[in-house]
Amino acid sequence: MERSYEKYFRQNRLPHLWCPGCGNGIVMKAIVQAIEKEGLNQDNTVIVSGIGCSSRASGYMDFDTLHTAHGRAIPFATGVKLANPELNVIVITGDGDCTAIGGNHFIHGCRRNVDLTVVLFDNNIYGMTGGQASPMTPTGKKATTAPYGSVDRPFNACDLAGAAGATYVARSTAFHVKHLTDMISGGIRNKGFSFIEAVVQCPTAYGRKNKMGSPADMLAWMRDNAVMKAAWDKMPEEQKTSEKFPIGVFLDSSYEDYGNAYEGLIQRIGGKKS
Ligand SMILES: Cc1ncc(C[n+]2csc(CCOP(=O)(O)OP(=O)(O)O)c2C)c(N)n1
Repeated sequence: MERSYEKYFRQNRLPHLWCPGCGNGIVMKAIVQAIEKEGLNQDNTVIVSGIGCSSRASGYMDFDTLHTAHGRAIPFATGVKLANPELNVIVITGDGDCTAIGGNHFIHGCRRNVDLTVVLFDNNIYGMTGGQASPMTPTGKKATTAPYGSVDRPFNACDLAGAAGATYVARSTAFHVKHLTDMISGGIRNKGFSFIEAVVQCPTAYGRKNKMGSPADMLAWMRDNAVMKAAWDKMPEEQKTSEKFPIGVFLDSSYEDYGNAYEGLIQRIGGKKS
């Protein structure tokens, strides 16, 4: 049987290191489906990741890949894109990687509107290091560093990205695979900073601590609590409980991307790109 997506993965790096029931593989597959759908050339596409369970995805993907330092995927990706604007650059990051240690790089990547597609694997926790709370751990949820429940208010990373200047912002989940693929496709098509939050289950570090049941139960939780944006916009406020969250495209706008602006500067001062 031909498995058409096999060519996108480094067979010699498998099996992967993710726990049984982890959703990272679902999001990784959605990324390659979006790459295929958008007709990107495998040899012209670069995957850049930070550090964390989710960031290990780049090692399994058969593209030019960079597995960088914790929180630093976006600056590395910015460098790649500026050095060779012909490349399609996709960033894989975790909620800790992107919004804690990498938070500053994240907002400035958005502000500059660098032409990147950033996929944040949001498992609500620091998975790789054993379940510490991240800036996206919901208030009241347990983590190894919040044994009585987190008192912090979490970031809404989609709102943050839009406010900071990203031109495409969307959210989906590991349950809604087709929708997730479409959200990533839209990000690839956008010329500018695209941000896609993919809600993903971490049964080991997050689900177990918060008594969320099996991996299948965690996926059912996504099915039951994610609300399509059009329905969300019409939903009475009292029905928007803390568990419910909207999915879909929140922002699809245009603004000059950083590479273009930079190239314009080079032309204006009569310089030559090396
Ligand atoms: C500079 C630095 N600080 C801390 C760490 C330890 N560390 C590795 S992964 C990680 C957090 C991972 O969480 P997240 O980014 O949410 O990704 P996940 O593992 O959940 O996919 C941390 C704190 C590190 N590798 N480098």
